[in-house]
Amino acid sequence: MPEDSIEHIDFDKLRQQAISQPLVDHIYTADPSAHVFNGKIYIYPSHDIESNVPFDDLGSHFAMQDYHVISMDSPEAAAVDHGVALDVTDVPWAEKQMWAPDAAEKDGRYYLFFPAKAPDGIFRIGVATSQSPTGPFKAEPEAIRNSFSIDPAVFCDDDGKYYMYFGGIWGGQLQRWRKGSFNAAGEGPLAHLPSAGEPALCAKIARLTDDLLQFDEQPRDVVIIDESGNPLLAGDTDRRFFEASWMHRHNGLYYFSWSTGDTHFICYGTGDNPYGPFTYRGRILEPVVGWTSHHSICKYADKWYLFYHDSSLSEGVTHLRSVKLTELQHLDNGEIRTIQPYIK
Ligand code: FUB
Repeated sequence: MPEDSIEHIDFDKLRQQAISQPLVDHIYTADPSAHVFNGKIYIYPSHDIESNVPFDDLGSHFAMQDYHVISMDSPEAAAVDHGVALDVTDVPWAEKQMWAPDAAEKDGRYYLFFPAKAPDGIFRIGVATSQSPTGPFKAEPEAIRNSFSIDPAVFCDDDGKYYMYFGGIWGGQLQRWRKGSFNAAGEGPLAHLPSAGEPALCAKIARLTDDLLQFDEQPRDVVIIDESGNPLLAGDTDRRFFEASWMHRHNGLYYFSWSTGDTHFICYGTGDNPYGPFTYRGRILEPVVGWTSHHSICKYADKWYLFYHDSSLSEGVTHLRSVKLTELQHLDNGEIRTIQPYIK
């Protein structure tokens, strides 16, 4: 929900109308990436803080410095904060802005994937590992080779191959990589974006190496097509990719989902393989309070859940968000029922 409409909100009423409440309220958390490891839910969120960095369209006010891991014995159970799992000062290559992370498990080892800005001001994606899903995680000395932009989401397919989806436009810098290297020319979030009639920028996908520490191939575009098979256009801001990639698989279909950023929707498309293309199918989540919307989708027992965030606890402060969860339903025709985060 855009920030300019926040002043009209009655937050007491809104919190009552919300379909779910923050999982924790002693810290602010956002961008939840949820997984079930050993029968338990683990959530890897951003840890929002008040940094006093002024608001801008590059997201400089999202100045997060560490990650906490949250666990739950079940979707109904209390959420447990396991404390600091990784701090930016323990990441040799990173300087600031620890944005949306994700995690994966392989052979009993846990991997935390995270974006951060290096001292040159460029976002890269790093990996840190641990013997425990709650950390502490030890960062690799360098970021993943050829990594760029933000919002890693790692998906393990049924054949045991792991893929990273990533990218985000505006403050996430994806538009500055259109020619294969970082283009520092031009100021602001809109420099180097395609014009409205051109194909929208795509999220990226790369298969990971067996040790999950590097890309095993050049990142490729995750193309989202419309019902006629044409790539979504940059001007189609209600549907085009902005940030917050996620992948889940249900009934043999691959569901790629993302945030539309400045129009505040979580949308999805389906395909028949991890690379896509993905045909646009609809919205998963209508706008929440706060500028950003970011989610993950995870199955626990025989039900699916949407993990998301809003800024209702902070009364609309864009960079102080709270992680929530709600049940998600797949319909028989493969669609996902759209979720209204607040009941009128
Ligand atoms: O939390 C910082 C950024 O805000 C994330 O990386 C984006 O997806 C948006 O939620």
